[in-house]
Order: sequence, then structure tokens, then C-alpha cells
Amino acid sequence: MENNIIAKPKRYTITSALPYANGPVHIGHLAGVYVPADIYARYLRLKGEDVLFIGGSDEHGVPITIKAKQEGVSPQDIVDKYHAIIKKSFEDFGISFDVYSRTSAKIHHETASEFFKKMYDDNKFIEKTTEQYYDVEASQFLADRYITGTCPHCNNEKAYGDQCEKCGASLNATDLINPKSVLSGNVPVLKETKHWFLPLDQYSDWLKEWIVIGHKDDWKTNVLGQCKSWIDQGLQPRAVTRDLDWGVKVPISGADGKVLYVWFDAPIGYISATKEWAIEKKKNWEIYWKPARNADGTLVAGREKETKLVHFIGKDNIVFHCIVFPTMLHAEGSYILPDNVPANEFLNLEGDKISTSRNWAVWLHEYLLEFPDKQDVLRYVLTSNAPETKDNDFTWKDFQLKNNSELVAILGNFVNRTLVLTDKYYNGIVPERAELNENDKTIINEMAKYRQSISGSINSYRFREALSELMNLARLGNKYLADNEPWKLVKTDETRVKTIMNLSLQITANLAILAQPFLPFTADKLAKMLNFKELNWNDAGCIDLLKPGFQLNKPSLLFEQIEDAAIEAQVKKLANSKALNETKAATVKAAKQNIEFEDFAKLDIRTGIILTAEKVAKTKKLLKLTIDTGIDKRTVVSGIAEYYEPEKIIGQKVSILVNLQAKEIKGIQSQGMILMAENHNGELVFVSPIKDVIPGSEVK
Ligand code: B3M
Ligand code: ZN
Repeated sequence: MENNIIAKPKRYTITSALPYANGPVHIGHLAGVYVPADIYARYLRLKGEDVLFIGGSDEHGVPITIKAKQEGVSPQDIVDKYHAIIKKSFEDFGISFDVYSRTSAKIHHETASEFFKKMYDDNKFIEKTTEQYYDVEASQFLADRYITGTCPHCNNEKAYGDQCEKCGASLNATDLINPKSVLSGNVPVLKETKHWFLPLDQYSDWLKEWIVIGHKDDWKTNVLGQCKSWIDQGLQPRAVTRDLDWGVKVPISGADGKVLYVWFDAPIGYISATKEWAIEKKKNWEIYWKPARNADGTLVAGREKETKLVHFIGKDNIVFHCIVFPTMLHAEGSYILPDNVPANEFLNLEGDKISTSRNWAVWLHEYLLEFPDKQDVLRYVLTSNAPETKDNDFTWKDFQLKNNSELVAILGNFVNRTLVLTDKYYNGIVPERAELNENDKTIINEMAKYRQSISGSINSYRFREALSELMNLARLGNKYLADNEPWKLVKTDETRVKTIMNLSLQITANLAILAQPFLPFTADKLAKMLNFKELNWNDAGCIDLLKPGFQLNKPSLLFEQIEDAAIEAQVKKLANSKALNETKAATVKAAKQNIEFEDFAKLDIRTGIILTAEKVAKTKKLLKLTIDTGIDKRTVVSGIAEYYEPEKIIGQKVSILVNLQAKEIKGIQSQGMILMAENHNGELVFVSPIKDVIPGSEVK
């Protein structure tokens, strides 16, 4: 059945979404994209495969220019700043990119221009003059995120001109209901402008064939589902150019003031990054992106799948990586297509959507300040709880629990017991095995299965399953030690203890190899203790990784307990950020029109004290108050019953407008008005003097 065997890829091109360089990266980025991609890349490298793992910053598009405007600096300043921060965070967390590039690089502008030009010359675009939204006050067309409105699919009121982040739909600005300019808040007008469109509708059948039929068995259901629904809804031509001044200039004449749409140029960034890497390493970039061709341009039979292209992304990027970019690659004509797009769902934080603008996030650079050298703990927690099939939640409690009861208590404990005992009994020299009993043989058999099972899970992009298998191997080791109790036998049966310790050491060595893709810092540390020169995935399963007589290095702890105080500090930090947000979020209304002092002087506002308070019968909101105004004692009806128990506000100091025309409310004469302010929860709070003043004192 030779021809049923799918040829093994010769090389892997692994891309990870290019984060917008308009802010630092957080745990959601790591969990959704970069840790899984890194596990995959490290695993393949460890197997000796030819791997190119690509990352870079997405430095174009409206998110960047909006941020620049907010901060009063140039877009280049913004991307320089955040590109450096993002790049450093990835390095710090051991994300092992072969290249981390950026789309403001010259090579990217050239590559993206060429790509566009080739498609343009081959008549792959439709040129159309259409009406686009325009902000008259800002004299600017409103592309993408410069415009918000209600999503026609899910009614999210904060959808952007190019996408709804709530339902994931890809939108055209003109689809939005109640569009509003982000620049001025005004309702935009429509104005004619010329653009180039990628006629996705013409590729609908081809996409159906390629994805819905061709990948029905190997793509994740969440990815397939989204693709199907887009195709079924009917694909529309999409503009690939914009009226903006920040981006890759449209490389044809008559296109002044226009740049490529960021989602057209950004994925080409993967190709530019490959070129950048190839130039530096003196390699051939094309084999990572193009299939082998005969002299006449036809594909070389049997070599179509030599390079396996895999895109790691979050779910909001699915349409661009499964529909738009593949259509571009296909239309351009010389490239391979992705073999898989294992997109993840979202990671939430303490039950709430991660949000940059609300500062509801755990920022990677901040995490490292607070937990230096604990990169692997975060990698572990994010992988074991990865949002692979549904949105998941990160909580600090769970972080602590996973560290203390899994990393410390299972993996760390096994490795530490094994190495400390070896050090104590044999001065760190690997002891010899004697005859094996049934229990030993079972353990050896069991251990041998882990490489296969972990490989299987990684190959099908099930990283949490792979990680839990790794932990099962550590559990196996713990059970072996507990069942055999070498610390008891050491007085009576030295030979047996040597066998037990030898096998425990082999399990430890296996753990060092198999942990490397997931916990690279820990695996390196362990490899150093084991005096390993090189780790190789294919060695896992072997029981002779450490030869008798081999000298190990001094052991030290792999993990340490995380105390309650450290977790409480993080929870508190988030609580602060929530409180700050709520204060900010309380909508501050614009100032009213100016008035003359005489107008103000007409108001007679006094300090007063509440003497009695009771609910007004048959109403929810009203309290009947008696106020000592200093001038008199009078009755006021106030709409504060939802916020205050009547008995609790007796004696409360208030400010009261005393010369307001009396009014009958629910049959009661209300003589004046208590001044109240609204807090961030929409509750009314008293505006009252903070020091003692006598009732009747004028507020002026
Ligand atoms: N910058 C969107 C994002 O960060 C975008 C990804 C580009 S991948 C080519 O979600
Ligand atoms: Zn929507």
C-alpha cells in the first residue's frame, strides 16, 4: 500500500500572527498563538526537522495611526516603541522565532509591492470607484477602525469598519448600521474614491473545494465552521487598498494618497520575513514558500507537499488566513497554500474579556517583573488551559494551584527526589541496573509509549493533551518511587536500590527531552543537571540515556511554591485597574454653554441636614425627606430610594436648592431639590460639605 502513505514533509514553514505594534503583548497573545506555535516549532526542531518559525510586528493599519494620534507622536514612533517591547517579551518567554521581522522594513515594502504589482498586471483585481465614508471635519476617508457602528450580523454596537470583534464577521464600512467617525464622532458622509478589489466571489467554488471538501478531516471544527459560514453567506469583492498615508504605497500610477489595506500587506509579511532571514543566513527563501516546478512551470509530480505551511492565529484572524490570504496566494499563482490553520479561541482573564483599552490584561513584561524566572510556569498554565476548542479563563488562583500542585508537587517533586537521592547515595554517579522485576518492566514499557503519544497530540495541534501526557510521565515516575521506596530499601538491598534509581534517572532524562517544547527553560536546567550535551526527541523512550558511571551535576529545585501573598497582589492589581476603568467609563458629559454670573447668583443653594426620611407609598424611587435648611424645616421629595435606606440617611448633610418653585409630587408638596452626583455604578451620591458648616450656609 505504498501509495497510501502521505509523503512526509521535507520542511516546515510555521507562521504566527503578526501582532499590531500599538501596544505590548499579554497572556492572551501567548496562549492563543505564540506558545502553541513555539511548542510545535521546538518539537519539530528537536526531531531534526527543517523548520522556519516566523514572527514579526504588524506596523501598518489604522490601529497604529489611531494610537499615534492619541499619544501625539508619529506612527513610526509608535511602532518603534512597541516593536522593541513586543520583540523583547517574546525573547524573554523563549518564543524561538528564527526571524522576528516588522512590516515597516524596506524588504517588506518591496515584497508587498511586488506581490500587488504581479496580481495587478495579471488582471486579478477589479478597479472600482465607489462611495466611501468620509469625515468632513477631519477631511479624511474613514477606513477600517476609523469608523465604528452596529454590526449587521450580531448587533454589536462597537463593530469596526472592517470587522466585528464580537461575532468575527468581516465587514465593509458601508455595512455598518449607525456609522460614526472615530476621529470626530460625527456621522460620516459618502464620497467617491477609486480602489482595487479582490473579487473573492470569483474564488468561492475554488475555496469550497479546497477547504470544505479538501480539509474537512484535518482542520479544526471551529476553523472549518467559520470558513463554511463565510462561503455560504456569499463572498464579496474586498477592497485591498485604502485612502491613508501610513502603509505600503499602492505601486501603480494614479494611486496617490493610497496604500495597501493592512490585511493585504500583513500576511505578505511572513514572506518578507523569510526573505530577510534567508539573506542573513545565506539560504534560499523560495523553498519555504513555493512548490518545486519543472522548467515549463508545471509542478513536479510527487513534490507538491514538500513544504508544510502552518499558520498559528487567534480566531479573529480566521477569515484573513483561511479565505483572503490563500486566495491571494492562489491568484498570484506561484505559492503553496497553508496545510493547516490551527486557530485558537480566546483566553479571558478572571471571567472578563481581555482588553487593552480597559487595561484588563496580564502584560508579559509586567509579569516578568513580578515573577522573574517563572516563564515556564506561565507557559505551563497557559498550555494546560489553552483555549483550543472554546474560550477559556485565566485566573490567578488557578495559576497558583497549577504551579503548586502540578509543577512543584508532581514534576518538580519527582525530579528532585530522584536527583537528590542519586547525589546522596552515589555522589551523583549513575548507578548500574541489576535484574529487572515485573514492576520495572511495566514501567519501561509504559515510559516507551510517551514519545508516540505526545508526538501524536502535537501533530494534531492538541497541545494541552500533549502537556497532560508529559505530566503523566512524571506521575508514573512518582508512583514508581512510591511503590518501591528506595529510601527504605537502602539499608537492606543496595543492589535493588541501584536498579530503582537507575530507572528513575532514565525517566528523568526522558522528561528532560519531552518537556523541552513546552517548558524550555526547565528542560535546559534539567539537562544541565543531567549533564546532557544535546537533547533529541527520537531518543525519548530509551532506557539507556544515562549510562552507568556517568557523572551528573549538582541538583537544584526546578520549581518553587507560589505563596498566597504573591497571588493576592496580582488580584488586587486587577481590582485596581477595574476600579480605575469604571471611573473613566462613567460618561463625562460635555460642558454646557457658558452663563453669566448673574444667572448663577439666581440659584439659592444652602447646606442642610436630613431630619426625617420615609418611602413614598406606591413608588420605587421616591423618598420624602424633611430637611433643616437653616431657614426653615421643609419637605422635599427626592428620587434616591433605590440607593438609600431611609433610616440610614437621617443626619446626612446635603446641599439643597431652596428657591426652586414648589412642585407637587405624588400628592406631596416638594419644596426644593437635593443636589446629587452620579458615581461610576450609576448610583446617586450626596453632594455635601466635607467639614462642619451650619445648616443654611450658602453654597457659592
Ligand atoms: N495584526 C491582527 C491581530 O493582531 C493582525 C494579525 C496580522 S497576521 C498577518 O490580531
Ligand atoms: Zn458582529
